[in-house]
Amino acid sequence: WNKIRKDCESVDTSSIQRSFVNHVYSTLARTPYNLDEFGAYQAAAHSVRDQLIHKWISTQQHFTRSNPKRVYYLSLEFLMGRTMQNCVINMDMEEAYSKALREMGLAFETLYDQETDAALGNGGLGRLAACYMDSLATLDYPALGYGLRYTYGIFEQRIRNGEDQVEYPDYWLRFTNPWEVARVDVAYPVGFYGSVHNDSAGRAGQPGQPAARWEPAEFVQAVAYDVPIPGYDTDTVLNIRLWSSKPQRQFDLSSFNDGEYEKSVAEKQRAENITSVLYPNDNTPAGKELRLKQQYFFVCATLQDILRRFSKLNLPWSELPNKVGIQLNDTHPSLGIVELQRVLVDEHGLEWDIAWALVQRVYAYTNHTVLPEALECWPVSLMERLLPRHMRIIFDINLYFLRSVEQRFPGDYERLRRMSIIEEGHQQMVRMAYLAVVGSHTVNGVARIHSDLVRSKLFRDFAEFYGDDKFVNITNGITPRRWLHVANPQLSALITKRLGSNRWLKDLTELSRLKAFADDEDFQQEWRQVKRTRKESLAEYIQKHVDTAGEGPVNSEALFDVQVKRIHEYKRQLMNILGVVHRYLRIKEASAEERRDIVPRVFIFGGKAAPGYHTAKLIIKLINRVKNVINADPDAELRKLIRVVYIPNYSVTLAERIIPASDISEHISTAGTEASGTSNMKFVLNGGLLIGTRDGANVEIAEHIGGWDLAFEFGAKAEEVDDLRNKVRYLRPEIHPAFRRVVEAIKSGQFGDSSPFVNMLDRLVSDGDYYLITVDFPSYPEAQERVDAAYKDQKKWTRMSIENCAGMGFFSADRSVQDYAKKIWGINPCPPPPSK
Ligand code: 26Q
Repeated sequence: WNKIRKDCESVDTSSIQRSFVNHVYSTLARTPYNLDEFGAYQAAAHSVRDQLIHKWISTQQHFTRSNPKRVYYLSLEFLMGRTMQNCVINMDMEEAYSKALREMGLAFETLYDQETDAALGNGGLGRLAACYMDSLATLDYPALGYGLRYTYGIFEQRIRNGEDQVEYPDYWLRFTNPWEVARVDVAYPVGFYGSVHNDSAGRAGQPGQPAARWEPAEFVQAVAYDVPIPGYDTDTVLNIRLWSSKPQRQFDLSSFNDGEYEKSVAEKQRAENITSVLYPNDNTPAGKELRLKQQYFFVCATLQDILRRFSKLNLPWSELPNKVGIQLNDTHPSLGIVELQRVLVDEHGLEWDIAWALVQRVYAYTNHTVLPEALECWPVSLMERLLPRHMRIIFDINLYFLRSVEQRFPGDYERLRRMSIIEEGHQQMVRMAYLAVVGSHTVNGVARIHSDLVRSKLFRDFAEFYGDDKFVNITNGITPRRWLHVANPQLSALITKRLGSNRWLKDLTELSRLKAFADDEDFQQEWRQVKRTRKESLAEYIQKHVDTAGEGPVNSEALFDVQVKRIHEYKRQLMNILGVVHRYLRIKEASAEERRDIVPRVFIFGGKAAPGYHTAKLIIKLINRVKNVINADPDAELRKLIRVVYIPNYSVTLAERIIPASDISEHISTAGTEASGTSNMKFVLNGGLLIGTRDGANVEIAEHIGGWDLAFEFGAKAEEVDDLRNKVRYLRPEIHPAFRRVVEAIKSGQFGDSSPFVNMLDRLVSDGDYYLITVDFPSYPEAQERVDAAYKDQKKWTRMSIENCAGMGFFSADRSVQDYAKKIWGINPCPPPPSK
C-alpha cells in the first residue's frame, strides 16, 4: 500500500500528465478532441485535488496520533474565491503543472479563469475566515473550520439601465465542485420545534439542576462536505467542514400510493431549504426564521462532530477545555453556547454549574461591529417555538448571571436591566452579543480602536463586571499568499528579487528591508512599472467587461482612485460620490490654464448592496447617474481629467484584479464605525496609498508605515463623534457652501431626475446626518488636494508607495492567528513529521 501510495503522490512531469489524461477520460468521459478550456480546467483541478487529498489524509492522521488541543473556527461564512492557483502555489506545484501541461500544448495559467468563485460570504467577515484558514494551515496549527455549504452563494450583481442593482442567484455548484469531498458517511440528525419534558428524576426547573428532555417535532440530516486547505510551504492540509441539509429519511416507498408522495417531496424540499441560501445582509441582521434555523442547524451538527471526536479520547468531561477551543466568528454561531450546555446537562447528566464552567472555558467570541443596529437580536417568541429547550436554558443562564451581578452591585436594578441577555419591551428579545460575552472566556475586537470601543462602550458593564482582561484586541490580518503573491505576481517577483529570497511570504516583517530601497532610482522605476502594468490590465478588463457606453478606454496614466466594498451608509460611498461631483463642477469652471495643473483621475467604485437596503441601493443609483453624466460630458478635454467607473459584481476574484491597480483607495467611514476593514491592508500591501479617516485598522496602518505623513487623513476623530452628532441634530451648524453647491447641482436635475435622491440629500442638510458627511466634507476635498499634490511628484509618490508596503509586516494573518493561539486558544503548532 505504502509504496503504491507514494507512487500516486509523485509530481514529476509524466505523473502529472498521466493523472491529467486519466481525469479527462475517466472523470469527465471526454477525449482530447472535444476538450474545451473548461474541461481542461476540470481535469487539471481533479489532478491537483488528488495531491491535496494525499497530504490532507496524512495531516489528519498525524493530528489524531499527536492528539493536541484543537481549535474549531465556527463561521457562517467562508468567502474563499478561487482555489486552483492558490493550491498549486501553496504546495509548490505551479511550475510542475505548468511544464507538464505545456508539453501537451496547454497553458495551465490560462485555465485559472475558468474557475467560479466559492462566494459563501458577504464581505470582510467571511474573507477573514478564509485568510485565517490559510494562515492556520501555513503555521501547522491543529485547527478545523466549520461552516455551511450554501447551494447559492452571495448573489450576482448586475446593473440594470446603467444605474440600478439587480440580483441574480449564484448557483455556484452548477458543474460539480472539485474542491470538496462529500462525506456521506458523516451525517447527524438536527431537530427543531417540539416540546420540553421534565426528565425522569423530575429535576427540571430546580435551581442548579434544570435537566430536561427536548422532543423535537421535526428532523433533518446534516451531511458533511470537506474542503481541504493547504498551507504554504508545509505538508499540512487543514479542513473546512461544511454542512449540507438533507431530509432525514429517504423516500418511504410504501407511502407512494396513498397521496403521501407529494408530502414526502415537500418534506425533502423543506429540509434542503435550510442550507440553500446565504443571507446577503452585511452588518444588518435579517430577523428571518430560516436564518435562525440555519444557525442552529450549523451549531448542532458541529457540536455533535466535535464531541464525537472528543469522546473517542475516553477522557473525563473536565478535560474538554484542554482538548477543545471554539472560536465564534461573530454572534452568528453563538447558539453553540446554549447547545453545548444543553448536551452536557440534558444528555450527559452533568450538573448545571459544572457544565457551565466547562462551556465558558471552551468558547471565545470575536466581535466585528459596534453599530447598535447591526447587533443580532432574536424574538423570544420565535426562539421559544423553534428551540423551546434552548430558550429555557437561555433564561436560566440569564437568571444565574443576573444573580451574580446583583451580588456585586446590590440593588442596582438599572444595571440588571442593561446587562440582561433578555431585552424587555414591546417584544422580548434575546441579545445574542450578551449571550456570547457571558458564555465565553475571552472576547476580542478586530483592531485596536475597535477593541477599545468594545471594552469602553459596547460591553462597558461587562468589562466592569468581569474585569478588563476578558476583553482583548486581535488586529485583523490578511494572507500575503493570496493578496500579494497570487494577486500580484509582478510585484511579488520584484520584492523577492530585491530582498534576495521569498522568505517574506512566510515572515511578512521581512518587507521592512524594502525601506532601504525606497529612494533607489532603479528600484523605483521597476516599482512604477509594476503598477503601470497592473493599471493597464485593469483598464483592459474594464474595456472588455464593464458597460462603458462607448466612452473609450480609461486612461491608465490617470490616478486610479478606488472604493470597493459592501455599500453601507457608514462606509460613506455617498460622501465619495459627492466629492466626485464637487471635483467635476470645479473642473467644469476651470480655465484651460488651470486645467493644465489638474491631475487626471479615474474614480472606480464597486460593491453590493443588501437587496432590502433601500438607501444603499439609492447610493448605487446615484453613483451611476453621476458616472453617466460625467463620462458623457461634451467637453472632451474635461473627459480626459475625470472619469467614473462602476465595476459590477465585486468579488474576491475581482478584488485580486482591482487592488493591485490602485494608486489611492478610500477607507472613509465615520470614525468609530468600521471595526477594522481588511481591504485597506490589501491595497497598501500592493503599493497603493490610503485616503481615510482615523478608523478601524487605518489607525494602526498609519502607525506601522511611519505616520500619517505617508497616508492621507481627514475628518472627525472617534472621540468627537458623539458631540458632533448632537450638534448636527440640535444646533444645525452652517453647511459648507461647496457641499450646498453639490447638493443643489444634483437637485437641479443635472444628473437626471433628482426625485429619487431628494429625501436622502435633504436629510443630510437638515437633522439626519447620522454619519456626519456634512461635518467631514470640507476636509475631504482638501485631503484629495494633498493627494493630487503628492501624485505630481512621482518620485515622492513612489517612495511613499514603497514605504507603505514595507510597513505592512504586522498585517499578515500569520501574525493574527499566532496572537489568537497565544492570547486566546492556548494551542501550539503540530507540524508534520519530516517526510522520508
Ligand atoms: C446577521 C444575522 C442575520 C443575517 C446576516 C447577518 C450578518 C452577516 C454578515 C451580519 C454581519 C455580517 C458581516 C459583517 C462583516 O463583514 N463585518 C466586517 O468584519 C470585518 C472582519 O473583521 C471587519 O474588517 C469590518 O470592519 C466589518 O465590517
